[in-house]
Amino acid sequence: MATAGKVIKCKAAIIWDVGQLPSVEEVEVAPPRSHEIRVKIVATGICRTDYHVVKGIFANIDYPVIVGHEGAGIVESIGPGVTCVKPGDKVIPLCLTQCGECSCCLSPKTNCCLKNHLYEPIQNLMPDKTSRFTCRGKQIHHFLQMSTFSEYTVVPEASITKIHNDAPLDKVCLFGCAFSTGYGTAINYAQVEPGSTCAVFGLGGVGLSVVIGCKVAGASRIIGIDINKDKFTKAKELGATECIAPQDFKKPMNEVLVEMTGLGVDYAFEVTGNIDIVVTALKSCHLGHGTCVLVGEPPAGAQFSVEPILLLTGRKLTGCLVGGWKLKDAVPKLVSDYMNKKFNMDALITQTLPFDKITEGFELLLAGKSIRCILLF
Ligand code: COD
Ligand code: ZN
Ligand code: ZN
Repeated sequence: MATAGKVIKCKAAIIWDVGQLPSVEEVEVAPPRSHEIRVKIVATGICRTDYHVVKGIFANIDYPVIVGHEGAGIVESIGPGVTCVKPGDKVIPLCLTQCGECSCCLSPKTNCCLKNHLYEPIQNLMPDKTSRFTCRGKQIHHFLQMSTFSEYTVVPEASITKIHNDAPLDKVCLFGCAFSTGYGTAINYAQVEPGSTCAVFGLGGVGLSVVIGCKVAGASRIIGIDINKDKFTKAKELGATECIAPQDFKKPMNEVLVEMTGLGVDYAFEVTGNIDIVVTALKSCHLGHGTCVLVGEPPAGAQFSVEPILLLTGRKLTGCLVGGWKLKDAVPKLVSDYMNKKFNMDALITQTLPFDKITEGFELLLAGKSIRCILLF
């Protein structure tokens, strides 16, 4: 392409500091270096995790930063050594790397690739500790090696996957994070069995994707729990068999759930990111085998304490990132499954707006009025 090897000027939304919503600016995006790819983002979703960066909830994130991690686009150019994609390919940037070479990538037991920057002190630069973004002469940080709130972004080879060239980018952008996380947690990580009873705490985009996964797995009861009852209609449309709100009960939700089910649920999913819900979800689990899976990430430094007897009597407490999938392998298959109508996640998309209206998109999220708002460049 004519732009290959050159700096591209384009629109991006920058969070200049903690407490500030992203503001749309003109940025310069440098060409990709070795084993990097520059992508023209076509569509990107807004996730609660992006707002966590506005709030300053994550440790080890430097500002200013371009967030956005649910995007899909087209390869504009590739750096030396890139073999997995070529210019013109449709791609999805991945929020967890899969380098294919580290001990975790080579193990079937985990998707926690060691090239993932979660283990590094400052997590939001490219692997060579530099940035490809500048704005008004200032270096701007990346986020999760994706930064999809930029019309052009640069990602490492381990953080991208090629998808089917007929895939609708304005829908499958959600496979970069929300849908893959929720659906994968139920189907791939927890491996919910047919006939199971499941409880899903938090019915946002990720929680509703857990609901879809539980339904596809054949769960017979899927109980949705949310403080916002406006989420119940969509949850039921997507597969929840019952929905309850904590404020409607005097008892703690674990007691309510144990009463509803006899001895507790087979699977409880924590998808609110609220530390107080973790123990409630664990206590909701069936003694002997019930499994509580953490999906949401509470603020850095948050802790919970658990009475050992809950675990000694066979309940399991575990968690995973992005559904436990090795994303480079999994996402193209998920896109094909979607195109073959194995599941439908279109109902997660409640609004589609032009990128310039990103502030409106965040306001809808904060008002509890959007599940997923898709921004189009
Ligand atoms: N009890 C019940 N429901 C609650 C409570 C509570 N105490 N607190 C909040 N909720 C509900 C809200 O009303 C809302 O409906 C839902 O929980 C949260 O939904 P959203 O739309 O705000 O957020 P999502 O679905 O986009 O993301 C939720 C996560 C928990 C996944 C996110 O905040 C997070 O922790 N992300 C980091 C970890 C992770 O899994 N990342 C991959 C996905 S980004
Ligand atoms: Zn997300
Ligand atoms: Zn790896």
